[in-house]
Amino acid sequence: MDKKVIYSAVQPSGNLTIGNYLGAIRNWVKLQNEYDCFYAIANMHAITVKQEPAELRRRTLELAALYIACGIDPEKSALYVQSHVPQHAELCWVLNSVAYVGEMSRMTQFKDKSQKHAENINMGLMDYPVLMAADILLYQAQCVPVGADQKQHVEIARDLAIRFNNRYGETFTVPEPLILKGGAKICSLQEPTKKMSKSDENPNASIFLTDDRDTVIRKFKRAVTDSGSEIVASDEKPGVTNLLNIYCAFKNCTLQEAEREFEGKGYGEFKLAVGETVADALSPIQEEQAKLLADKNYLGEILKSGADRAYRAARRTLSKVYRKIGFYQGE
Ligand code: AQP
Repeated sequence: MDKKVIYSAVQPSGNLTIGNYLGAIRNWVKLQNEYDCFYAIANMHAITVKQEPAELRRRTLELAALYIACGIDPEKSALYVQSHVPQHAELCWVLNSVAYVGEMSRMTQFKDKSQKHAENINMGLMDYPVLMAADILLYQAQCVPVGADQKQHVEIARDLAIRFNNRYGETFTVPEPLILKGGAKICSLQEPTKKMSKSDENPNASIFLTDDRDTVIRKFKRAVTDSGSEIVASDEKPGVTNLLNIYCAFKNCTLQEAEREFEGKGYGEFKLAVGETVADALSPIQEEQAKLLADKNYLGEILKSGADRAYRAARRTLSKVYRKIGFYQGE
């Protein structure tokens, strides 16, 4: 029997945070033995917010190296750059004719980003979920491993797939979000009710995968905690709960185990332990990424072969779509 298909991606729109790692990439690694996986570097999504071209180019390669350093095996999974597979844009255009302006304007990310980038509310920003639907549907993906913040976009992809199938006949697999517990929503260290984000203006709010040991420990020391002194997870203690979640995700332990470990201990000791745990986990990834970046030809070959594999799968779906909607494709 054919393996089920997984699609996911991260934008090269800044330095990745431990939120991107725990919510997405780390889970991708676990899935690659069981599924047929397509993992993209979403540079077409990234330009919906202003990017410095040279930086975007540099980050694209850095992200490729990071995927591999985190454990993505390019022999098993197709690792590629979104813009190398033109069918993403082509299917997006078709789906634009099935998507409604009303539903896109109600998307939480569109509203948040419009507020944050009020001087640049471009069409691409609103169209982001349609492009993401195209990304997923092109590969007939059954599952999309993402953090909780992207659930709404996967739901739109489902709606568009169902709408298209109803209108033109069975064409797309209807995808499901795969949100694994633990790292699904890692929050800002400075405003722990908000998600940690790579584009946060406050550098102390996010732990970047490139942060060195001292920086990681310093940021955790400065992390906002809550009143009281108990180290327990609860809705009243979003700061402590976030730190406990991060600790458990990296230690692979349960909240109860962590609470027991820190019983009777102070916030200072707790924050240092979280910082050291995260720094220990990041250092082998950083070393491996640096080694990979020293061989740009090797990375280039991996991205080329990933794009070839993705292209073959994407072309099959797009040709079916064009047939269904009545695009003349020759005799
Ligand atoms: N804080 C988070 N906790 C858990 N998962 C997260 N993800 C992002 N932040 C967290 C997951 O990472 C994947 C890739 O995200 P993306 O690059 O498409 O962009 P995003 O979701 O918009 O992430 P950022 O960091 O907030 O980027 P910017 O600042 O550029 O918008 C997704 O699976 C996401 O769920």
